[in-house]
Amino acid sequence: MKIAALAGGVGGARLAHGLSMGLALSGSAADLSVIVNIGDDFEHYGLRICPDLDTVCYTLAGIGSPQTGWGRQDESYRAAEAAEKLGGPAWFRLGDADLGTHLERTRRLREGHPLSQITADFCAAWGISCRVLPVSDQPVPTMVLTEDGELPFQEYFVHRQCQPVVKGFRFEGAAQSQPAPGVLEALNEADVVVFCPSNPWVSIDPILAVPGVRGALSRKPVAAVSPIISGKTVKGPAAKMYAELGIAPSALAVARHYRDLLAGFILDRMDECYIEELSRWGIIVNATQTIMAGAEGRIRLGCEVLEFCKAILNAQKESTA
Ligand code: FO1
Repeated sequence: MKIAALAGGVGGARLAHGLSMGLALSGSAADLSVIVNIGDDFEHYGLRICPDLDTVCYTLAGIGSPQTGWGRQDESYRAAEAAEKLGGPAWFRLGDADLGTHLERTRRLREGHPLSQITADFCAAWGISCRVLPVSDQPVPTMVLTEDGELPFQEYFVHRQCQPVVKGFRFEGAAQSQPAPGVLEALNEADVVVFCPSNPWVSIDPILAVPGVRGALSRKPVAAVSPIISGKTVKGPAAKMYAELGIAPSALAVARHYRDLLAGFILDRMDECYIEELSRWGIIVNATQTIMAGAEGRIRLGCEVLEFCKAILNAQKESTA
């Protein structure tokens, strides 16, 4: 069974890792393609930083920081400390090993190599056997519209620590962007598309905003995993964003966010109260423990999501039989 997973942020990376390990149990990690958000990408110290690509790759390679979920494990910050001592900005921490990624990615981009090719080469170097694809090779930076004006994503997320009240989002340059090579192929080859438990507004929507992606998805069964558990997120501002946009944060709100695309929805056991209403949509709904505790938690949820995808395919076979 081929899976295309849309992912951004720490929760998305962790389920992508669980799916990769789950497929590897049957010897087919290569059947997973992870299509990653690039809306968080920005320039810092003259380097091109791609946080969600790095968070997904470090997590898949088993070299990510278990504490933060982003950046590298066993990291040091000597270069950042030296730059900050000279007056450089300190609000976005770049570790020494992480800097190696940014230096080499920036060098290759300046030589004219596309981000998708650089990502494939980095995956080979890190021993990652599934495909990791930026949704586009063109920059599509997420701008956060707030009561303090329009902020670039990292300015909102890290520098302002998600404090400004959100009014909306803009994916700059989306209309002029194309899916990166391999993205539409991964979606067309997939038996099921999985929306990982990422922020619907600033991780999944920026991927759907690239022309051609939503069209390719609409021909496929989509299973989404809710990032919101009893009205809150494990990590990140998704619940706060829903509330500021006037929507009560809940797994049901997330399902409504994706409604026209869904064949299946997985929510946490604490949100079982929504199963009955969601089932009336004619989709398959499953409640489970969606918090992933360590590698075992990721493999468990990854295998459960893979079983869920098989159930969706079987249900579709029966309905067309
Ligand atoms: N997030 C923070 O809250 N503070 C940081 O200093 C920080 C540095 C950082 C460096 C590299 C990287 O790949 C990610 C980093 N992040 C940091 C996370 C980043 O803001 C991501 O965009 C979020 O994880 C959302 O996806």
